[in-house]
Amino acid sequence: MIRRIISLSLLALTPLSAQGEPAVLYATHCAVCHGDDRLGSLGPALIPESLRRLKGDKLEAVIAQGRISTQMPGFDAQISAEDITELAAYLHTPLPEIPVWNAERIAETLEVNPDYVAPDAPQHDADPLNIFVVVETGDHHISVLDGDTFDVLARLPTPLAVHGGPKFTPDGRFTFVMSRDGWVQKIDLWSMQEVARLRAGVNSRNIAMSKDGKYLAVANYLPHSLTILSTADMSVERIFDVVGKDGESSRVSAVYQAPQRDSFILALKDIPEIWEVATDPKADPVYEGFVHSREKGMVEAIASSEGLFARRRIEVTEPLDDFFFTPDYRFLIGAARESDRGVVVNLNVGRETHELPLSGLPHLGSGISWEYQGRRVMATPHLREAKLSVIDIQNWEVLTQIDTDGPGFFMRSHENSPYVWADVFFGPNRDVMHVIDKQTLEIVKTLRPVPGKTLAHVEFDREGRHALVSLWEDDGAILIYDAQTLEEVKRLPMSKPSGKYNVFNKITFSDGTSH
Ligand code: DHE
Repeated sequence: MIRRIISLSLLALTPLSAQGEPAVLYATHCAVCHGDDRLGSLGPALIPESLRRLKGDKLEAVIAQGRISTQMPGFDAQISAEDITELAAYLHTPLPEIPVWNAERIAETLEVNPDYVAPDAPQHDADPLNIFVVVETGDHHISVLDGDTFDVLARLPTPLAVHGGPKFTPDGRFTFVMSRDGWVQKIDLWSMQEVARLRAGVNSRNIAMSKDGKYLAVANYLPHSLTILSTADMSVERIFDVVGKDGESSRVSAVYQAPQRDSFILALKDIPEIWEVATDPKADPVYEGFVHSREKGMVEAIASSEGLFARRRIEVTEPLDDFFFTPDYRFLIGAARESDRGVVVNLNVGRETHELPLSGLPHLGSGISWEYQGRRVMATPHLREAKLSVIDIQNWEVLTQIDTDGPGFFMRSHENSPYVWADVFFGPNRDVMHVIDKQTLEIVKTLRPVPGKTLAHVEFDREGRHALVSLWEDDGAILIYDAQTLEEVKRLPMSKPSGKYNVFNKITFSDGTSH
């Protein structure tokens, strides 16, 4: 069989312990596209961290039949079914050790677009702040939409498996897109061109922009690190190896910008700590409440250096992730996955202050907030229960729960809209979108524009006049609704559109959108 023909150089790079049949199969058939070390090359990394969604026999099916809209061919004519099973199991096996992904290695991955020329002004007639970036995961592109006319201004290829929201510089000119394989792409929205890309991590979660737009932080599962890049030239400014107070290292679940604090906040997957990293060069590492907390031994408040990138640890009782922040960024709610509760952390004094009973996997990162009868509330969907929880964020009580047609993933609103839009992402009703009155907390309309097709994720234009919804299918579309009448006014075909992001709403941290 073909698998017996194998280059010695490839085998030499495979650990001896792994040089059984599947390693040979890998080196023969996969390494040329996915890298000798399984960390990805032309194709994505083939490691458990990247293959979570291909459990059971799904990975075997991809190896056998290939993947549409990609360069992945089917191998069923070349590899026997038994060998495919073995190969799939091998790919789900962790690497023998966490790969080194240091500044030198990251810098080597930099790819600068030779055709990029920085323009002096926007090269289009659209309102540069009312532009949408739409991520199309079906064929790995972004489309850039004019938020007034809804014309597609440009369509650009992205790295594979883009996840999370693109982040924008504060002037709205540049956007950064990240893939689960750690690639970060810089795009100039004035010229609609890619500027450069580089691989900041091996398996990454999301990115966050610093308040001044000078730095971009990349949260990594592999290695256990936070990579901070200069947004100007994408050079590495700092890598934090994420190691807890007790010496245990941790994956970074996510990194968020906290604009009022001029810092990054890190959710850590494996250790009971939250990190705050200053992004203000003049940052004073002594935060409000620090002295009080230090007396109680609650905040270690170490600044790894004073000023820029000073790092502070906040200890919590168990690892928390998926953060919702109050609009003033004094408090966050994190999900404690082991105990079905939401935990409120006061970031100023650096300690947990309240607990919320939140079962069914609340998706706090999708939470949004608004004024309800003179009180500030937030609402969150639940990934495993057909409800939305509405929480009073002054007294930290669950005000009510709204029953839905199934568990949802995303929620959206806008300051100028009386409605909250909440999708149903799982189950037989994943083709509907609920529209909820912000003041009665009742579902006033349930949209089902294309029965049987997943409808999810909403974003408003800058004035809140239109709501854009994804028909989340390979032959999908962006459905544009009048945000007052709730009537569909336009439909744009797209390839499995996931999130869409309005520049103005993002850079102004609109209450109704994700941050
Ligand atoms: Fe996401 C945002 C984590 C699965 C689509 N998702 C985020 C963010 C985090 C996160 C931390 C915030 C990042 C940001 O924008 O800066 N997502 C997770 C998970 O832990 C989870 C549940 C499991 C995982 O596989 O990582 C998960 N996410 C998914 C999906 O299965 C989705 C539906 C499809 C996909 O593309 O992977 C998905 N996540 C998204 C989208 C956003 C996102 C579209 C941006 C939302 C926004 O409006 O900002």
